[in-house]
Amino acid sequence: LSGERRRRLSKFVSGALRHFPDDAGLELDDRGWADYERLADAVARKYDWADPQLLAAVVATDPKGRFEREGGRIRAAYGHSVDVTLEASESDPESRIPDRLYHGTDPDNLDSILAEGLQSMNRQEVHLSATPAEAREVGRRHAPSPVVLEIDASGMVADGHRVSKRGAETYTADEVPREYLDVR
Ligand code: HQG
Repeated sequence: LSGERRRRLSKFVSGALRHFPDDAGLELDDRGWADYERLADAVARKYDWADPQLLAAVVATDPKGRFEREGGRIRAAYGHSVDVTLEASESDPESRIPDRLYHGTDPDNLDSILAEGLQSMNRQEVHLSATPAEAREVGRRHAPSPVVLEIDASGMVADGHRVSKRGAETYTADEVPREYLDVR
């Protein structure tokens, strides 16, 4: 039960901070930050079982580092469809970009991806993983037997494309042009 409640809460908070801030009564600034107390109010309105301690725990212990909380503010670390621009993450040494990154997707997308590269589609950025296994997990959200693409991240960075680390295990880029992609 508590696992299921945590999951629902995490999904709602992700949705509010990435996709529907207006519906949740939130205003995001251009870096994606929202007022934490207003989020807590939205959560309390939606779920009578969600006390402030549960919300704080869900935010602080998210395994993928989906949320950043700082002072009285909170934002999603990645995944936005609403128009926000997160700052570059390069200054943090923990955020060093691996030479290879991975992306799992529905095999039905492959022809299109190999023609036009990975595009951000409904989100602000393309999302990449550090390992093929993580990419496969992401791809399973779209298809039971996803295909995994390997991305020449060091080549992208060398050519001036910005790649950023977001949260605990996610990397993002504006797009991944076709020349940096291979089917694994
Ligand atoms: C595909 C989860 C055709 C792309 C994950 C993907 C991630 C193309 C889909 C985060 C294409 C978009 C995001 C092209 C891209 N032609 N299809 N040119 N370019 N696509 O859900 O990466 O658990 O927006 O392959 O872990 O699957 O929510 O992106 O299949 O980090 O925290 O278009 O969501 O994080 O799908 O997932 P999505 P995604 P959370």
